[in-house]
Amino acid sequence: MEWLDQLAQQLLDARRILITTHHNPDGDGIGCLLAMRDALATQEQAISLVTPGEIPARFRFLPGSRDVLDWTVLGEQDRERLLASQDLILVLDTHEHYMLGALGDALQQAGIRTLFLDHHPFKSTPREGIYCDPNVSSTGELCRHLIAKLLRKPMSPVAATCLYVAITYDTNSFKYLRRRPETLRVAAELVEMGADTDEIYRHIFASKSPAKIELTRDLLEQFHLEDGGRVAWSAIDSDLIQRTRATADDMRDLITQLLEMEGVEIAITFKERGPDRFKVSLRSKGRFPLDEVTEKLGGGGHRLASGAHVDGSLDQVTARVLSLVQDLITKAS
Ligand SMILES: [Mn+2]
Repeated sequence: MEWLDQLAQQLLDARRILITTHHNPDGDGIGCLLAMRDALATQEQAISLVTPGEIPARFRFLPGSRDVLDWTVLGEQDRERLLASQDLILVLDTHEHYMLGALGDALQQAGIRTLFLDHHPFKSTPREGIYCDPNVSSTGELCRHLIAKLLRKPMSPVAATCLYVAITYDTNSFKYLRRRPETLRVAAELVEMGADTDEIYRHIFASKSPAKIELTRDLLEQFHLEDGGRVAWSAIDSDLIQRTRATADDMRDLITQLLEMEGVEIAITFKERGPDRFKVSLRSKGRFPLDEVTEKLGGGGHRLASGAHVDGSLDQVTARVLSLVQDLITKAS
């Protein structure tokens, strides 16, 4: 991965670096954030970490997660001070400013040199400063190679644990490998370097909140099958979300319950996020790439996992999305 040399050099040349990730930070973003800090701090650089919102509770076991600033709770003065002193910004696990919410606006206004390290497919033309490989499992996999270029010694067990979280999170415990042996090699190296797989299992995978279990029960109680069982969908209304006090993290990956049903090729969830507004999530087992549907809905994501916000009543939104999915299946079959 020679293209990472240039990124490594720019990081080594900077003195003060601010590192961040996308809104609703996930295991890949948070794991990379903390691993990069751990690696760069040994190079005597001043590193600040900030996220565009709160870090979900299950990631707080990761060493250093308490040092991450939450942009949404920082006062005006702290925000200014934080940005004023930086000479480089590194954005992980996205290559779009808008994915950083209000923090993204502030970064653009501040005009500080910004580099992106990511693995999401490009929606627009690649720009300078974006280091992206859509073929890798996760930004964590890229960070493993980047850190090897930054350090002359093996990475610490802390960094290895953080990157193992990143990779296991994005591959859903190595279920989404896409025939890429390299991901397993990188993961094995991380375990050799001290990644604590027992703690990761306990905190990341065996830590579902009661709210998440309740949402799962509701989702499974009222799912629908279409197209002879190839499409499964379910909706979650805002009352239940409020009553269970479910967080964004609780609502993540509920869709897997539907996708992993025998015969299902595409799963869809509709989460009510306000009056006449739904967060639509789509997953494909692999035979039907979702790019076209996602684009028509004005959403984003990967070929087999994407989402969009769609306005309308539940009937309108389900009808629109199901018809796009039906078109896709008909065309591809
Ligand atoms: Mn990722």
